[in-house]
Amino acid sequence: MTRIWTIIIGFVVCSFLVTFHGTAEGVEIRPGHVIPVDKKLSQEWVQRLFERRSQREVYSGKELETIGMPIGGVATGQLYLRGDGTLGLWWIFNKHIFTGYGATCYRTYRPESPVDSGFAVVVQKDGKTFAKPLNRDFGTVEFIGVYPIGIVRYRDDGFPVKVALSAWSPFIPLNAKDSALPATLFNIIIENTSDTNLQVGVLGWLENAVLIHSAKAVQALRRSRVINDIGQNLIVHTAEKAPVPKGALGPRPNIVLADFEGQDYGDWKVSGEAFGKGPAKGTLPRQQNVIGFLGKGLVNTFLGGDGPGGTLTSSPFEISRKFINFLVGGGGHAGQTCINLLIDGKVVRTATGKNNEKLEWYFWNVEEFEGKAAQIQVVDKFSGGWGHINIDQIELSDEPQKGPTGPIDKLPDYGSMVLALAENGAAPHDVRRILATIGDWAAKLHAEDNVAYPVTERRSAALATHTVELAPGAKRVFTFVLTWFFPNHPNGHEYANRFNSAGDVADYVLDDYDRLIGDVSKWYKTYYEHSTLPRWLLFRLHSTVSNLATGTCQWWKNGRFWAWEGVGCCAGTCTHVWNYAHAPARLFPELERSAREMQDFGEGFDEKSGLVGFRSNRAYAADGQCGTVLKAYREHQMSADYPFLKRNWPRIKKALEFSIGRDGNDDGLIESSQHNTYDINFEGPNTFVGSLYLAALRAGEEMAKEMGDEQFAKRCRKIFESGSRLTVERLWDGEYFIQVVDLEKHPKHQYVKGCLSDQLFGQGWAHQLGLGYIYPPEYVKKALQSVWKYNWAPDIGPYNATHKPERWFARSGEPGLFTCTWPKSPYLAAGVRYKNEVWTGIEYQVAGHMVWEGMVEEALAICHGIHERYHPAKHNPFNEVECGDHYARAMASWGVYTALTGYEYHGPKGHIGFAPRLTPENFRAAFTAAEGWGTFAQNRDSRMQRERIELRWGRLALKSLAFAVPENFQSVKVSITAAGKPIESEHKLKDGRVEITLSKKLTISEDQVLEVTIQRQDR
Ligand SMILES: [Ca+2]
Ligand SMILES: [Ca+2]
Ligand SMILES: [Ca+2]
Repeated sequence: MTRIWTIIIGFVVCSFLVTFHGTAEGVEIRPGHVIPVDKKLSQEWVQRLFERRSQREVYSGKELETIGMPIGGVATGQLYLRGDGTLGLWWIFNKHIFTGYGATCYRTYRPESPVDSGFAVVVQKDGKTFAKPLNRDFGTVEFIGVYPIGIVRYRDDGFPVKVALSAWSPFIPLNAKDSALPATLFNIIIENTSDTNLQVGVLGWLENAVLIHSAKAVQALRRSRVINDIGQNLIVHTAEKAPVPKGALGPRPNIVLADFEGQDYGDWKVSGEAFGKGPAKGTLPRQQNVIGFLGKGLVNTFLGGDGPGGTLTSSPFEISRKFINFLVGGGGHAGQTCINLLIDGKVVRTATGKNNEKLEWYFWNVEEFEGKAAQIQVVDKFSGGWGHINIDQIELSDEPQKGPTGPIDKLPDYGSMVLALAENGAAPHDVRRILATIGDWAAKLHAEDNVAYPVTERRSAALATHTVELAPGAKRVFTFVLTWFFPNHPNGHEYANRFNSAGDVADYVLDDYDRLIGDVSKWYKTYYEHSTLPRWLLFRLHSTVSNLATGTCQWWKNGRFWAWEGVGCCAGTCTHVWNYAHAPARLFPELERSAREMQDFGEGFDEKSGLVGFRSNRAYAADGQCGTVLKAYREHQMSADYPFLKRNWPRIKKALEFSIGRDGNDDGLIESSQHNTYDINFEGPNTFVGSLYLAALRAGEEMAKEMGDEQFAKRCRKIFESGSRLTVERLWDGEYFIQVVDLEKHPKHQYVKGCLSDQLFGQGWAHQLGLGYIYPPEYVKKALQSVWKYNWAPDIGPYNATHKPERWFARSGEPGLFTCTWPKSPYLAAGVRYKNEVWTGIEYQVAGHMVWEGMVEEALAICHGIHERYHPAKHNPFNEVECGDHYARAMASWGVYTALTGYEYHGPKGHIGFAPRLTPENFRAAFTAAEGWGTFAQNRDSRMQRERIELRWGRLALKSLAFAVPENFQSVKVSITAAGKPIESEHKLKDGRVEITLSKKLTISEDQVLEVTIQRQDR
């Protein structure tokens, strides 16, 4: 890396040395820039950053309320383990859920739980049976979970046992399929804390939530079975078409409640302006074509556009049929552009349009209300886009109109759910006896063998373990598994390729239980327990990985990984947001390779120009375009062999040529308009896009060499060298890199002399990929120091008081890194969008880069700032928010992790290297490679350095190794053993780095160890 610089620094640095030192000292800081240069961090606070074996954090009381650890498989929906051990959200039914554009997500709340489920510990003593549900009312409840294992402890002084519940879903790096099971496991450990023998067991229950969203609009039955055979004990919930009863009378004639064919609304009452005096006669002025209504009239609240609102309410009528059918179109805003059924003034059914002018049939199953008086109310209280509703032909009928719902087995929420016990359990009649004796709270639970019931009825089925005798102080663990199977996602689920029902999934998980729990605990121990990194930091950096198991991510039936930016919003695995996310690429490279191959160089790729549509469309984002080349190189490095690069190289090259085209004159600076992740365009040369471009050129050069395309490699190198030199010449202000732009021409969204936190994004990337420095190291270090100096505030309050953010992702009193500030020039009110905001993704990106540059304390301070903001007293620690929940950018955290280990890896070449940035004299941490993962350990004293690569899972093919050694190791002797056998090698030592080449490629397998001894030699 320094090799490049001997040339460039030679003729650049000398001429800039004056500037470099000249403006760094005695800089005038703008009075409004209230971010302190001296952060005044207390010694105690700084010390805490480095505390290695700090206690596991234990949360209790109010803190439990915010916690929601994603606990289902990767890309199988979003199921939360709440702080008290109950389950929340239950977004497993393929409904599109969008939780809001960010600011609304950064609030303190308890995740809801729309599906009834749970566990209770059962204790028999002196012939009496007691049961106590595992929830926040137990007594003392504590959460000590670390992803992917959530642990909740329960005790109560008045109760003779204490309980620990651990909940997890298989999460095994490099094994994407077993990490993407629609399943959650529960190990419930009961300990007898009394002084007498007790009989103990566990009761588990689960509501049948199949057709949870469609229940009120379909004719169906739910079915629940409790299977209690030798070797299996489970609840199976399904749904089925309701049979037409034999000998039933034919359907009664329909009653038309309203056809809206008159000149006025008759006895319907109107409020507001949106409905006018009578029904509309079709499309209204400035409206798209309205179709699908019957006759000549309908309700259409586009009268006067989307602005006006109001209500239209029918007189009371009797529900004298089983269904209400109607036509609905227009806006899709739940509760705001809708039609409601009211009984006693309460909304019991509701429906909206789908943001489409076409009216379509919809129906409500109202069997349960037959004979009651009701009213229909049409509501328009939305004035933004699609702020209107279209309604026609409301009928009472004994038959549902086949509308948008179709056959029930094609509905998104059709499928199955299972709760299984991993051992033989109590027979249903015994369960019923327990239910009958434990109190009123259990009255809602059923334990019938096999029962079908109307789909609108909510029912929970229960099963129980046998009770076992526990002596005082003794423990017993009971294991349950919850599984689900809802295959009707618009793009299908990968899991549906492997399973046909929730029962199938449960069988698989229980059959493979020992292997799955073995691998998960192995990862848990390797990453958390056997690491010398601070525990709080390990927690923080891994918690964002749980975003993979949320609504943000999908893994389609055709094998393609696809994602929103945050839960439910901003489609298309956005190239520029995913530029930051390193976690999935390092943990499940298979997923990222599918996104490259099927999206970036597949559906989203324009063969003619090389454009990578940044949302799989045909739109250009300059940062995303360059980032795609970097990601392609990373995905290649995380492969075991060459086919990925070979298949994709022609398109990778074309994608890079597209950026070279935007540069225009091969000088290595992109001057043209650059749309980017701040949802704006930068104009003129800048190092945000520019550093990504230069890093992409370097990646292109390396890939071209590997592909034997020397000519392209040379071209990349030439443009890179020019860009690197010109950047320093034109964009260096003495302390950091600025942007050259004509503000007269481009007054909005630029930063000019501002200090942009992301200004060295591409340099951070270059380190991640082992590409070395793209600008002279001293400039890079100085610029990063300036980001720390000017953009990180120990309390964001004072700065945000005058410079208000568009959205608040940090509150007064909390630390944070601002997107962009203007410490030395007038504040640009019209500058970079989101300038005054704090994004965890940028914070991790910057922190990761700081670690590579040796700014470890600053990096940890930034990460700890995030840790403080996401303390459960305020926010769900597993849900880092940006434009929506579980924002993908936050997975930049893994870049901090790899930086701390100084990790370098190239799978196809068989190269691995480490340069620990924290306690290199005694270091240990997990690493992941293409086909295996394990633990790396390093010990160092004044004469000797020992490296130990212990493979815990899979295999690792090696041909070369690299390690950082102290500066005073001028000459070394290297000896290597693999699985105890000596290995021949050669080595080079340069600039504190030993590069070792093995005499031949070797593969170490699970539980084998490679040891390297580097002994200092005195010349
Ligand atoms: Ca009509
Ligand atoms: Ca309106
Ligand atoms: Ca240019």
